[in-house]
Formats: sequence, structure tokens, C-alpha cells
Amino acid sequence: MKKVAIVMGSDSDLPKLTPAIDKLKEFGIPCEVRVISAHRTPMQAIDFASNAKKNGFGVIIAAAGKAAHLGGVLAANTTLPVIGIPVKASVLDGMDALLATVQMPSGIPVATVAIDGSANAAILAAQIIALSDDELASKLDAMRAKMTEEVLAKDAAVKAQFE
Ligand code: RP5
Repeated sequence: MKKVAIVMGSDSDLPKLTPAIDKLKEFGIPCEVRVISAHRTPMQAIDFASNAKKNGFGVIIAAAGKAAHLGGVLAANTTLPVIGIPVKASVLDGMDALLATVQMPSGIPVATVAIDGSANAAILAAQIIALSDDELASKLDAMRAKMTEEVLAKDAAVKAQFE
């Protein structure tokens, strides 16, 4: 199975990425977790992205806050799908990172999830890997079915309160 990379701009982003790391583990997807900065270690960012495909990665998740150029820089150096997580890390509450991550120029996409939306980044990565992995696709189907059951149970409970 292809690996997923979780790359963050700073170790201060790590607490926000626990949901993504946990989800990938839950799905049994091998992942590598790295700190690489578009600004502080730009050469390492280029090197990582340029070699990611040949190093066995299928998807890169890039998490960064403030002027969040990490997703864009990684995407500029690979044709692997890059999923951006804008991290809330400043007085601007993550809007700075959201706009920096999502507003990519035509030609270099970064599939951007919500501010601090790391669980969805992992699920989207799993969906991409599952295109060529039927067992993983079944796990995703099972997750959706469980989610449906949980919401149906909540619906029944709330409905009952007001009968
Ligand atoms: C970004 O700047 C990082 O992704 C982080 O969210 C933010 C602050 O980094 P530190 O100053 O905490 O290292 O590049």
C-alpha cells in the first residue's frame, strides 16, 4: 500500500494533527510524520516533495499556519495529490492560513480542508489510496455505515425528547 506523508510547518502544529494520525492508524495506512517548513527549510521541502513518489508515498498532507505556503510549495514539486490543512496559529484565527493554502493559482492544486480539519484530511487521503485498494475501500464503507447508524440513533433520541 502507498504511504501517506503528514508534513507540518512546525512542531507547534503537531497537537492539531493527532486526529489525522489516529485516523490513518485506524485505517491501517502506513504514514510518515515530518516537520518541514516552506520558509525555514525550503530546500528540504523541495527535496521531500520531489522524491515523495519514488519513496512510496501516494498522498501528501501538508499542515501549516500563518502565511501557510507549505502545501503550495510541496504541490509545486510533485504531481502526487496534496491535501492542505490550514492551522489556526495566529491572531487571525486560521483565516490567514486558509487563504494562503486554498488560493492556489491554476495548474498547482492543493485540496484544502477546513481550518484544523485534520481528520477530514486523513479520510480524504484514505479515499485516494482506496482507489487501488479494495480492503481499504471496504473500511471506508464500514465507517460511513457506522456514522449513519450513530446519527440515526441521535435522531431517534432527540425525536423522543419532544414527543
Ligand atoms: C507556520 O508558522 C507553522 O506551520 C506554524 O503553524 C506557524 C508558527 O510556527 P512556530 O513559530 O510555532 O514554529 O510556519
